[in-house]
Amino acid sequence: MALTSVRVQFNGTWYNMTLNSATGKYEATITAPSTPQDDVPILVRAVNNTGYQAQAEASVDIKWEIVPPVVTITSPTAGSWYTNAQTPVAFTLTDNEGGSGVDLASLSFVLDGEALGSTSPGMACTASGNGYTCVYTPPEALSEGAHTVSITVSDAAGNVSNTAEVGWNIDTVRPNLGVTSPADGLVTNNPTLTISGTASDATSGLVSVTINVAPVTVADGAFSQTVTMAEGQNEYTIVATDAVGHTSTVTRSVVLDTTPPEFVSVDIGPDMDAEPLGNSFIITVVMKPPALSYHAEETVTGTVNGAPAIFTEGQDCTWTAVVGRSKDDTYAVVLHAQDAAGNTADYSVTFPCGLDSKWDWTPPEYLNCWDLNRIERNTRYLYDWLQQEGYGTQELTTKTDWTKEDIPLWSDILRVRQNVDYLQECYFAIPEWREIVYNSTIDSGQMNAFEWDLHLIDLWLSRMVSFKVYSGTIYAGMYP
Ligand SMILES: [Ca+2]
Ligand SMILES: [Ca+2]
Ligand SMILES: [Ca+2]
Repeated sequence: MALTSVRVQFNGTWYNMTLNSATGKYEATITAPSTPQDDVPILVRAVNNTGYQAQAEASVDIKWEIVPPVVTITSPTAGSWYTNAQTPVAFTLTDNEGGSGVDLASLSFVLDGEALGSTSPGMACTASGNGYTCVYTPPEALSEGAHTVSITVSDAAGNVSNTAEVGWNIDTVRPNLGVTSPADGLVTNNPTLTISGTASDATSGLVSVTINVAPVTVADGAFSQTVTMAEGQNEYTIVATDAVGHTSTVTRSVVLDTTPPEFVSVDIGPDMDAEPLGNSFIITVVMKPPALSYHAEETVTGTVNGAPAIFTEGQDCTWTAVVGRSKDDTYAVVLHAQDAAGNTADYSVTFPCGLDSKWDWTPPEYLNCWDLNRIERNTRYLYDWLQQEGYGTQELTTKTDWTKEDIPLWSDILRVRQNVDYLQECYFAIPEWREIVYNSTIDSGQMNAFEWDLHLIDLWLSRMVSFKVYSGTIYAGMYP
């Protein structure tokens, strides 16, 4: 016996069924009713070659489900730039009311060409209404630049949703900003300052460059702006901003100093009234304290008698240089001061130093108090110098504060004469020495003798000191 026909009656229509050899079951494709319908009868009837037939009955509820679910992306916003490299993708999966429901396992989430699904790391979906609310948070940072995602899902009836797509951009990097001019901390005397540099942004693009909030023009990635500075400290803040709001900031502090250095005083010492001059002098230069501390970087250079002198800065804007004694005790000082901004000032002065002797007395002249003071001061100066050089044992009495009201006694004049003679005795016989005459008068000849002799002692002492200096340097091998 063999089956001659197997048929099914569905919703009033007969359909032939065929054997599926793989499953051993009879199958037929039927036409669904045009409306959803419960308890639709199914009758299956089989007939064999003897004419015998058998049948079975059943019923089924027919749901009409042809409406696909809908995918909606709520963020990111299409075409927007984001600073977060793990910007979440939020979307909803919703099937129709009364539909078969979203088949979450069918979720297709294609991110930059990579297929992800409902169980991929970073995917979180929660049931909501007739579907799901989902958020995908990239477990790792996405690359800079553009990204796309496309999403589909099916319902339980196999209806495939729309393809929801969105593209967005990521920029996590600040703009490049370089300020090539000015250097930070620049000190200048030019009130017109050029601020220039380069700015760019690799991803979202540069939207502005500002200098102290004011926008500047950027062309081909470069900017250049001139500003006028105020005297003193000027602060500049240069900011580059990209399309997502990242900023890069460079600051520059620039000092405008248009005030030249100012000489207050130039002195040479030691003062012959105070101590023996020895073989060197100290030139002291006092500069006016700069009005503002950042003006303070001043330098003082100069020459003395044409030779460079090294000036060293000390306290309170005071500069000093030690110079060797010149044969004629005349010191032509030429000074140049410069501040950090390049402002300059020059000053020159010539100092006569050493003994201020006078040996051109003529008969009408007579001894004044200041002549006496000069002679006595010169005597004291030379005595002290001799002492310093190891000569002299006897204390001298000198008076250097004669006034017009004082009347010198003969004993004073005698003391002055003896003092001058004593200086020569301390030293040694000096050529051209003029004899000091001890008598009861004093005339221009005697005056000239006093002063000439003092001058001579000074001259010889100077030569002696110079000789010591030079022989010292030779023996020290300083000048091969
Ligand atoms: Ca549906
Ligand atoms: Ca950027
Ligand atoms: Ca200055």
